[in-house]
Amino acid sequence: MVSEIDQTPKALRVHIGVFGDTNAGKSTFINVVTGQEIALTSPVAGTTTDPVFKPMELLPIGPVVFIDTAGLDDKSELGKVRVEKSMEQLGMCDAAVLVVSSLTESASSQQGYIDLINKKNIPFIIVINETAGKSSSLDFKSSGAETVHVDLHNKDAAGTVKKALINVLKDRIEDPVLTANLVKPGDIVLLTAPQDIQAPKGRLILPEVQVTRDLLDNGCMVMTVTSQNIEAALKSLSRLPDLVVTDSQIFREVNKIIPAEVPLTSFSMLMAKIKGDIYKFIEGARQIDRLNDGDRVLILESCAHHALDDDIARVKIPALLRKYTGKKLEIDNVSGQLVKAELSDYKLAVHCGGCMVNRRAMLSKQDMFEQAGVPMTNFGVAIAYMNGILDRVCY
Ligand SMILES: Nc1nc2c(ncn2[C@@H]2O[C@H](COP(=O)(O)OP(=O)(O)OP(=O)(O)O)[C@@H](O)[C@H]2O)c(=O)[nH]1
Ligand SMILES: [Mg+2]
Repeated sequence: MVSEIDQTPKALRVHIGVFGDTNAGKSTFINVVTGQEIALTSPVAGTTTDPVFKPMELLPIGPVVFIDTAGLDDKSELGKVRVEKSMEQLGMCDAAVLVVSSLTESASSQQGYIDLINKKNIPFIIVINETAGKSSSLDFKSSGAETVHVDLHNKDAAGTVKKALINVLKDRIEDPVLTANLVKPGDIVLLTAPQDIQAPKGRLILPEVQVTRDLLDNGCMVMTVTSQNIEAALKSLSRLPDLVVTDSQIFREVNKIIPAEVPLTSFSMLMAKIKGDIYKFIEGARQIDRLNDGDRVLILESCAHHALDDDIARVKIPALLRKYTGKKLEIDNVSGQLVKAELSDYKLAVHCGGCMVNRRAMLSKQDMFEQAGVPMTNFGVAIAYMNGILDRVCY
């Protein structure tokens, strides 16, 4: 099931059409953004004749497919057929890029294309390149689209255009689902929830409740056990579970017991996905391997609570970080609000699951750390990373 998700069918990808005049730099744009020399480029007008599809992962948007098209200004007999094909592609696009060569003399020559895209009511950006090393002063402010001036032959070009694309696409993206992408009706799901001393008396914690409810809504049969009963639970079932969700604190133990073919995840990985940008958390976790002696690490919790003997934020995560890295780390704990000015001293921030805050709040916290240049991960993702099973878990 997980591999099916990896190989996203083209139909499920966000379609981004790349349009413009012949020789505008459309194929060059696709090569730059995908980081691959896949589309043929040349100074000869009419190089691209048929639509070319290039799938890629544009994070955090997810799977997309770029469509290279023939120039829209081709007036030849054959050209008319090509223009029709390009227009057909525009009909299928969720977003568009209008590539304008810096050799273009007037912005008005592009107005027809802008009108066509606007009629589709899809988000788009205008990329004005620097063909032949010449920059352009063309202005498309009245189009309402984000305009990027960029030399596509410059090494920073990919980052610049991706940023603009992500910016216009991100509001169109639905919030991620908790479990619906991992299960189907009738699936057996085993939940492991150790009721340790941190567990609140008489009830389950919010992530356990939310995941259970979501799985039930998705038509699954759910079995919840404590650590001691995992093996007994597996034996009691008539077949292997379709998914196992574990508390991340016992990841390693559970991973040893659960057969490798059974998809495994944790409550915190699932919560990280809906609470924030999980890809940024994963990227942040990779910073753990780059820590050195004396580096400062900030551990953050959204809400203040009474710290217990083996508190996850004050004891377990610091101990794991020190053991895993073997470095002398200076670790600070904070809860509640933060002052941005104090962040830049830190080499890494590790946030709690944020069960009491909403997605927007966590996303803006991630932005704040990104702007301060501090990699940020969260408890669950960091634990999965340090246990070496980030590649094993699904989300
Ligand atoms: N220096 C520089 N050259 C560029 C830039 N963008 C495009 N070019 C050049 O412009 C020429 C045309 O680029 P292509 O990507 O083939 O243009 P196209 O729009 O795909 O053209 P057709 O397929 O013929 O419609 C190539 O020689 C590119 O190397 C840029 O930003 N800087
Ligand atoms: Mg081309």
